[in-house]
Amino acid sequence: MMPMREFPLLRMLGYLLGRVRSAHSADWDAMRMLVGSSLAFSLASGCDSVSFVPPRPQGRCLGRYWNIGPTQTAYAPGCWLQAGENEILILDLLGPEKPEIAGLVQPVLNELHPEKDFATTHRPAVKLNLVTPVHTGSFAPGADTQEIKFAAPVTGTFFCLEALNSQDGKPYAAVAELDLLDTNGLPMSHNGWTIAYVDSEERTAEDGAAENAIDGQTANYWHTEWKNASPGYPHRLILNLGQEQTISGFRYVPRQGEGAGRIKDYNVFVGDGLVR
Ligand SMILES: [Ca+2]
Repeated sequence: MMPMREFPLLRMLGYLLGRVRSAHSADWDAMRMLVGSSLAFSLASGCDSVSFVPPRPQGRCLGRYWNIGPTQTAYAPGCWLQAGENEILILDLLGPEKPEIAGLVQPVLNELHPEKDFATTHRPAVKLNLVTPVHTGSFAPGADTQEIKFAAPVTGTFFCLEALNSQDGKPYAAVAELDLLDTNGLPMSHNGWTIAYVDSEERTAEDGAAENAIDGQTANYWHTEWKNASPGYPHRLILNLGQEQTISGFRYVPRQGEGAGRIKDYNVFVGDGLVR
């Protein structure tokens, strides 16, 4: 079996949306001989990229790469390589674990790394400051949209739905969609909204991401974890509204279809310092 050759990256440049990493190898001819007429190389550095092979500027796109897999390599046909110096550009959104690439004898086409799904770990650790609810209530059972009016409008940058228990008594919470109502009772735009905090979301067995609660689609939903763990109530979903808003109430769309995760009792918090 032919040995793997490693070529360190020699140059790193910051660029646009991500970072461009450029590798110059003085030894591509040797590498080409090593692997025959074509070249497969590993992108095991953790990049999530689009890569190109020389000659520039007539470079060719080798394809997109996702570190979760299943393809862990890019492939450069030998006819695209030139004698002397060649260059590979890697557009990397996340940054490498190790800044290196390696030539491979055989491409890796069937390796999965679900643990590298950044979506499962991208929630920053925050400190919650939930003191006094602006509203406490109980949702009705069923899948119908429910509109809740506060006793008086409240102002804040953050909106927290704290679910205290479920309609079916199980530990799961789900929300198909949340809308906030302005002082005229009309739904506000979701533009600029982000998830400031969520205590649990199912990311393995289904897409239960908290963003599903504010994406405008009632068919999908935020769902707390159920595959590898079943954390209990209370469950908290905190929205960052991007700017201070005056809110007169909200609309809750329960999970449609199957009823698991529909919330019963809840608190709502609104304020500027709910998350720190
Ligand atoms: Ca949704």
